[in-house]
Amino acid sequence: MKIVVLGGDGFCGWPTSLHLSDLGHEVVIVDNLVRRKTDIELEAESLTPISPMSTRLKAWHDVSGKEITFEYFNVAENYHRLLTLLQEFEPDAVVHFAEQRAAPYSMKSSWHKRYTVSNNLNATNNLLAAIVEAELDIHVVHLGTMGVYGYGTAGMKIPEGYLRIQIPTDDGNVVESEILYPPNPGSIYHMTKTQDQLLFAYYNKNDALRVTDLHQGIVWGTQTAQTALDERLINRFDYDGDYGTVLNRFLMQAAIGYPLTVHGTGGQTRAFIHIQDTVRCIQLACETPPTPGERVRVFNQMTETHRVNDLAKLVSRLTGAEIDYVDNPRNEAAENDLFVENRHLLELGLSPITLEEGLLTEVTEIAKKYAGRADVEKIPCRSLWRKH
Ligand code: NAD
Ligand code: USQ
Repeated sequence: MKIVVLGGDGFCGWPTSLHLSDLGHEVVIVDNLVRRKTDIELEAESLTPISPMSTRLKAWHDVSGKEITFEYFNVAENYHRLLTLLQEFEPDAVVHFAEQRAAPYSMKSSWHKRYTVSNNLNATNNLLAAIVEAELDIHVVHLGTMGVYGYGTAGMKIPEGYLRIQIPTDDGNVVESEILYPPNPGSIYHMTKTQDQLLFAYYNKNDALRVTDLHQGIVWGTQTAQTALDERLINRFDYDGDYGTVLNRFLMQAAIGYPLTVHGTGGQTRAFIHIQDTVRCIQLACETPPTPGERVRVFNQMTETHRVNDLAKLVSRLTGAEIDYVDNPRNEAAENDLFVENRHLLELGLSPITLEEGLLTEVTEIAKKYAGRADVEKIPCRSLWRKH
């Protein structure tokens, strides 16, 4: 297949591009490198020493003999570059990662809120409008988030995108229907993902665009089979208070002897998936597109759920790290249960990597190995959801 990966320099996009290329797909990466520029803004760096894009691509060619092409432009702003790429390359699928993805970053200031909304919604709308203008039947595979559902539960598993409802009518009958699961975002970032869903539903209804929206949980781990082949291919590892996600932060904190930063009581339950499973899920989604005319297909891309406090205790047990219960900078439920349906990807052949298998390897092979690069000043989460 011919596949464009928007955001292919990022934490999920880079290993996905390598995985797809390794399988023989022809891959073009588009990225404006804004994530690397944000590191400069935040004065923070990936724990792992990531190489510049040209070095990454050369290394991939050296180890695999395969070519990945790179186009440097802004998907949210350079519409005609995107349109021309689609017209000339005629991809079968576009995998769309090119969004600002950190909830704390999106809440830092009004500038960060406006940037996140403008970047994410324009990137998504530009892609959909360009596919319609190019008059090509391109399958869009989008990385959404579990956070669109709001992590609540009404005593049932969160379904894959759609909620079956019954509406009592005026004449006393009951009509059955399915609607998009009611959105309940917890940050401006998560809010953009709920708006993406409406864009997909609209273009699917009006233009019959084929879309798979992968509602992904928190990704943990660093390396995949391909990124581990050569140090120049290493994936990024964010640990700072804005971009670091909870489990990878705990692993890195344990490796450098920093007490694990549990927000509040740690009663928040979240969904998780290993980066190796992420790339496999995206492959499965690309290789089995929705049928023409099918409504937007939603898969819950997660493999297990855990309470933050239980994760901290697990990492502490494995490594001896202390746990620090800090004030929660976010406006979120102190405790929640979470049950998630994830049947579709399992049926397509996903065989999940569990926390128990990968956790210690991650601490020793990544977090400990690169601990010397850590800047402890960057660990605390300083982005407040509300200023008072
Ligand atoms: P990332 O920030 O590491 O990667 C995003 C990439 O997109 C970066 O390389 C960035 O430079 C690029 N980009 C952003 N805006 C762009 C634009 N306008 N034009 C061109 N390139 C642009 O993030 P990630 O962790 O790889 O996440 C990728 C996607 O997966 C995001 O949409 C995110 O919402 C989703 N996701 C991530 C996680 C996670 O835990 N990391 C979990 C669920 C969903
Ligand atoms: N948390 C801590 N301590 C920390 C960091 C976080 O207790 O040091 C808590 C947070 O308060 C929150 C939970 O851990 O309750 C998860 O936080 P996170 O930063 O790991 O994840 P989140 O902000 O939800 O965002 C991440 C990705 C985002 C993706 C989302 C999937 O950055 O791109 O969409 O996970 S999900 O959480 O399923 O919506």
